[in-house]
Formats: sequence, structure tokens, C-alpha cells
Amino acid sequence: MEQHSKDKERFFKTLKSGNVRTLARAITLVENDVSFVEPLPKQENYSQVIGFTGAPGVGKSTLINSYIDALRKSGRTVAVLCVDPSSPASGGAFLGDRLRMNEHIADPAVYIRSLSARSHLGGLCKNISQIIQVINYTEKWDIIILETVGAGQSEVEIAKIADCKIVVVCPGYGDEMQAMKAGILEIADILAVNKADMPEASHTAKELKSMLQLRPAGARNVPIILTVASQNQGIENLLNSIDALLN
Ligand SMILES: Nc1nc2c(ncn2[C@@H]2O[C@H](COP(=O)(O)OP(=O)(O)OP(=O)(O)O)[C@@H](O)[C@H]2O)c(=O)[nH]1
Ligand SMILES: [Mg+2]
Repeated sequence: MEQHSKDKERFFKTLKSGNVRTLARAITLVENDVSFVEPLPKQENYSQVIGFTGAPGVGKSTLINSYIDALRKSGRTVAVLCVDPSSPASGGAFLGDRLRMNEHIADPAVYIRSLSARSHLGGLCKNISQIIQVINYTEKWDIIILETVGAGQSEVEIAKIADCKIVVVCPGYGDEMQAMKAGILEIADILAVNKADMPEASHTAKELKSMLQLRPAGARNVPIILTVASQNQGIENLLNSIDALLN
């Protein structure tokens, strides 16, 4: 028993020291429902949590990749959690997300982790709050980025967890945008129109703007930002808007 609590103490100490392998183990324990978070000393949140959500393929991972660049240039450390909405059998999204953020994998100030949403209906990983608590505990990561596919309920969940919510859309997603409309307007702090290199981008932005205008008077201002994630365009603007919201 005494040995057990000593082991635990050592584990938390290594976790706190910023050891990334220990962080990875800790997250896996939480994912597998091992209730070790309970004894974690409660503390003020250290990390700011930023959620990126949107339909499949709109460019969330590419945008996050460019955003990580900008964050690193401003001297901040970043942990990224990519949530695969589908079954554990689909490794595809994991690989895609990893590939798009590949250039940051060797940077010790960037931690990228894929999580499975398993059978959890919300679209987020079931124990996401505890995983964020673990990352907070290390006091090593200034920013935690969450990537989730907008799947109805996940927008609502991300809203509870993230300090800033970015809904990513892109031209040519008209139908999906209609379906997402209610969710978008409810949770978005910022709307990013990605793939702004496509000709219909300004039309999409206009459409979003008129959707926002349908809200009741006094609704909060939601910036619409045009980005070309694959060419690093609009990223400064995005970073500044996020910072303005957080600080
Ligand atoms: N033309 C253009 N293509 C882009 C842009 N950003 C991303 N893409 C491309 O869009 C495709 C999807 O990008 P991802 O970043 O994987 O999109 P995602 O939203 O993370 O996709 P999932 O994780 O599968 O939901 C890739 O082929 C990107 O290269 C952009 O600004 N312009
Ligand atoms: Mg992705």
C-alpha cells in the first residue's frame, strides 16, 4: 500500500516535470477510465482551451497547423487533441490529422495526441474534461487545441469545454452549412471561412454574415475571418481575434 502511494507520488512528480511520455501514459489511463485524476490537486486552469470544429474536410487540421506556427512564433507552447468521431476501426482521420501537423512533431513545445471518440455520442472523447485537467496539471502547455468534427452534439459539448470556439466552414458546403446553422450560431466565437482561395468564398462569408444578422439584437459580435490555411493566409488575423477573445 505504501509502495503504491510512493509510485503514485513519483508518477505525479514526473508528470509535473513535463515528461511527455508520462503525459501520454496519463492520458491513456484517463481514456481507459482509470480514475487517477481524482487525487490530482485542484488548481487554477493553466492552459487556454481553443476548439476548432467543422464538417469533415473543411481544413481544420491544416488551419490548426498554420495556427500552431503562429503560436510558436509568439513563444507559446501548444498541446493538440484531435478527436476521431468515428469508430476505433477508422485510423484514417488520425493519420490525416497527424500528416497535416507533421512538421511540428519534432518540436518539444508542441504535443499532438489523437483521441478516439469511441461510442461516445457527443463526438468528443468521453473523458475529455479530465484529459484537459491532466494537461493543465503539468503547467507546461499555454494553449490546448481541440479538433472535432462538427457532428451536432459535439458543438454543444465543445462549448462547455473550450474558452474559445472556432467554427470552420469552407465554400461549397452549402447543405451542411444549413444543417449546422443552429449549432454554428449558438456556439461560434469566431467563424473561419477557410479555402478562401476558392472563388465562392466571399459568397460564403456574405451568407454567414446575413445568418448572424438574423440573431436577436444585442447578440455578441462574431468575427468572420477568411483564411487560406494551405498558404498560411489570414492566420495572423485569426490569432489576433482569438487572443482578443481570451484576454
Ligand atoms: N484550396 C485549399 N485547400 C485547402 C485549404 N486548407 C486545407 N485544404 C485542403 O483540404 C483538404 C482537407 O484538409 P484537412 O485539414 O485534412 O481538413 P479537416 O477538416 O481536418 O478534415 P477531417 O479531419 O477529415 O475532418 C486537404 O486536402 C487540404 O490540403 C485551403 O485554404 N485552400
Ligand atoms: Mg482533421
